[in-house]
Amino acid sequence: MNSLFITVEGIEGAGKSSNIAFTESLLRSHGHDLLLTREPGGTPLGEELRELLLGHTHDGMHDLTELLLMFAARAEHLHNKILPALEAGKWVICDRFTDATYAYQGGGRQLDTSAIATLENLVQGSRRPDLTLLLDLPVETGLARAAKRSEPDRFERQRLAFFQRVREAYLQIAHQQPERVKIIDASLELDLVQEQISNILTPFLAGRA
Ligand code: Z5A
Repeated sequence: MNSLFITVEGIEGAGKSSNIAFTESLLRSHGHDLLLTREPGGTPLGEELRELLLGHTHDGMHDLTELLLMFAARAEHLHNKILPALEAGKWVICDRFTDATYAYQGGGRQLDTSAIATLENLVQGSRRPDLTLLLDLPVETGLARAAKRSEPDRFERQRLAFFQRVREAYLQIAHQQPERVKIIDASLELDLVQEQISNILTPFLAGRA
């Protein structure tokens, strides 16, 4: 396989940052040329949209505005950054992608998932990630970890029930698409989480997946 599009997903405090760093060093040690990127963001325009989406300047933002801005940032990111990197043979690791929209805007905000699917098809055509690592853990554990870290952003201020719906939406996607979405028990110690990631990536690194 010449290129691979990997996304990493999970609720707050799931440990995406720590485990993306681990994944990056594992892939680099196997000689892969990588693009490490994130959503919302990843391009100059996308990073500006990220500030609007996560900051508190627009606390009353309508849920549909939020959905459309997520896909506006994604269109820019996918077409100007991710696809060119994949076409150049790079492996791409993206911190969140469209599964986050199904989880947060679909599950959390309870927007119509068929509207999300319409935007997904418009922006992405048939392009989907090749592999998604879903870091799953109880909401209470994730929020306790996240609370120790920094001031809450616009999403982190949501209530427990919101994040429970986000977690359930992620798990539903994983059960519907088990070939692509691999569930990782992120409640364990970091070395045990990384062992699971390593086991999932081994067939890809050996060219068997
Ligand atoms: N969003 C959306 O609504 N719709 C969309 O389509 C997209 C995004 C793409 C920004 O995402 C927000 O955008 C996000 C959803 C929304 N909501 N929020 N908030 P983000 O990815 O930038 O924000 P985040 O979820 O807060 O990610 P993060 O800051 O990168 O958190 P994390 O990576 O999951 O956690 P961490 O920083 O790696 O770990 C948290 C703490 O736990 C830290 O102190 C670690 O040392 C510790 N940790 C990590 N693993 C362990 C283990 N195994 N044991 C014990 N402690 C651990």
